[in-house]
Amino acid sequence: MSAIHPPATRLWWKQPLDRVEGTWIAIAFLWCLIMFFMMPYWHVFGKQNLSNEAYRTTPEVYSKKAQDMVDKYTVRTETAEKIPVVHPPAGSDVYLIARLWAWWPILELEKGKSYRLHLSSMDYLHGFSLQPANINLEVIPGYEMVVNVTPNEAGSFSIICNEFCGIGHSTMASKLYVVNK
Ligand SMILES: [Cu+2]
Repeated sequence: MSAIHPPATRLWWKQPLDRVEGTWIAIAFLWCLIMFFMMPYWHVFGKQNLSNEAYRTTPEVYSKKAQDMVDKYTVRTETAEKIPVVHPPAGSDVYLIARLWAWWPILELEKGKSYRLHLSSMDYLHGFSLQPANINLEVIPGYEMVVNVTPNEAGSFSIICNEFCGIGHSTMASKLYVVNK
């Protein structure tokens, strides 16, 4: 039997399972099981998949909270689009908006301080990927994701979108600053 010619015997699926085929099915199935149990394992013992809380929200409600934070704590603007760089107080709730095809605003956090990082999307599914820390969180419209974060390293980090979200997906990049206080 080949992919080009039709099978010689029409009821080909009634033939007994070939040893090689059975072996490959077993290998694939075992690998599925390993990956299945690695997911909770990585969640508990890995550093990439953080524990999050999720709440229902709407773009209007969420963008208002982000706007309030930006109005209070903007310290400067960056790039030609004048994206606000926000330095909220340590321990506070910080908001990041994902939309086609940008992150808003730019957050500036203090090293060693804890924050409640909120994420939501204004339109479609986006992915929050923090590099080089390799932290991944899904950003879902209609939901407000909250994670407790404590930056342990100062510097400039990159945020990229890791859920394909259309023609401008590859340009959906931003920054997160961590400063020493
Ligand atoms: Cu995106």
